[in-house]
Amino acid sequence: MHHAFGQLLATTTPIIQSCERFRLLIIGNSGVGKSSLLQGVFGVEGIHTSEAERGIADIDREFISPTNKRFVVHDSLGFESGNEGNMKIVKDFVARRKAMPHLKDQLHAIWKERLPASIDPFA
Ligand SMILES: Nc1nc2c(ncn2[C@@H]2O[C@H](COP(=O)(O)OP(=O)(O)OP(=O)(O)O)[C@@H](O)[C@H]2O)c(=O)[nH]1
Ligand SMILES: [Mg+2]
Repeated sequence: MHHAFGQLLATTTPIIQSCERFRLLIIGNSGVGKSSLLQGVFGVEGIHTSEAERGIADIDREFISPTNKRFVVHDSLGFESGNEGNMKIVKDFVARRKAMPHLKDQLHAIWKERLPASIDPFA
């Protein structure tokens, strides 16, 4: 039993070795504040937020938090009742990410803001 502090690994070390990125997708209704949340809470800059018009979001664009470079966020366009197009974009994105061979490229979490009643599983 001759453990030196220098030989001890942080709990996070093996996790980071197997997956160097944590990837999050944010989805929800139009105008609920998805882009504002990413800007305000995660400090991600360059995101389009607007009250007057619909957001512009390229779901494939990677936003990397300046406070933690391992943290990658994907913004999405809001869902609107009667417009299933955005849902298809989200589903395609999730399927594509799932098929990627490297864990760092896969999706690790989805942050959901309120969804339209037509597709809300809790409604
Ligand atoms: N009062 C209040 N306003 C907010 C909040 N979050 C966002 N807003 C405002 O709501 C408007 C829409 O915010 P966005 O972040 O663009 O909303 P979004 O969900 O990204 O919208 P889409 O991309 O169009 O789907 C902006 O004018 C924000 O300033 C909040 O928590 N409180
Ligand atoms: Mg937006």
